[in-house]
Amino acid sequence: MTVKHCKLIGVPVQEGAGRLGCEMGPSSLRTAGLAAAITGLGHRLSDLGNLSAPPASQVHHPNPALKNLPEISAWVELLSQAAYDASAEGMPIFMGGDHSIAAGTVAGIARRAAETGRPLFMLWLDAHPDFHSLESTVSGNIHGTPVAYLTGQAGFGGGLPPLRATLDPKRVAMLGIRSVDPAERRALGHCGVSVFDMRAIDEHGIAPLLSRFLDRVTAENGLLHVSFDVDFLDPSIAPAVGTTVPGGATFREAHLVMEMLHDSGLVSSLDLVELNPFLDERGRTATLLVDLVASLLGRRVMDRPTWSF
Ligand code: B3U
Ligand code: MN
Ligand code: MN
Repeated sequence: MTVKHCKLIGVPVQEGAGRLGCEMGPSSLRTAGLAAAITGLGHRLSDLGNLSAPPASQVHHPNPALKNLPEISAWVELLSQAAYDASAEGMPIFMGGDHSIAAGTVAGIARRAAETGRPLFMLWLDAHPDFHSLESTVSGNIHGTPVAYLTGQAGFGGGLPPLRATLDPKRVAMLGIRSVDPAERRALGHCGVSVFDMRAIDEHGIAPLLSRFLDRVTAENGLLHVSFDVDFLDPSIAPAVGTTVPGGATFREAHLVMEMLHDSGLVSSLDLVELNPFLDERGRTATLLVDLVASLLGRRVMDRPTWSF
């Protein structure tokens, strides 16, 4: 197994979500044993601590529904630099925080990738596509916008910082999607993002969908960022999230995704977002996330293959 240098970066942001609590995400993941799970697999680990909230930016946007835009805009600026720096070497693991942090983490990773000349791909594991612009969002929660921002869609000017490098929407795949607003559906219809909704998973199985995407990343010698929203998982196994949607990924599907990602050897950075420890049941969601990260980093039941047909 390839030894990785994992860098834990705590990002205690909750202003992008509709309810408070995600600020405690990094603490909950540490308490659930994330560091020991990583080192126990033989990887190197640096816990870089939590980032501190920057002073709010001076931004204004005409959409009156937007919540906490000056705070999130400042976080995106800060995170973009932090992710760029951290991705010079090793595998950054961003412990959110709500999903608005991806607007910063992936912006920084994309800037780094552009410099290395390797194409950046992104796997978005989520119940939601988070494909609103600052104009189209109805809830005003900025965690519903990062993918549209990162792929250079219109409607962010004057609100979030200009991007140094955009992500090609054709290099984005979403898995687990089951709650899409009308404006997102329209925008996703013609932008090139691969949206594997729950019906696609039910019809084809999660493995072939993921494996086709991973084959493309391999063929282009790409880097792969994985953005893991807790609500990708079914609420029966992962209650600690503010926006539960029934019908999510099962325990086994989620582990299989992580095991396949590990075997691909492609993952270069990771977000763990939307964990709201206030809604957890005796830490079971945080513990599940730690186990999923372990699968992503090489924990397996048996060495393979141990059978043949
Ligand atoms: N699309 C809705 C719901 C939502 C998006 N992301 C989350 N919830 N977590 C919105 O608020 O934009
Ligand atoms: Mn999300
Ligand atoms: Mn979500």
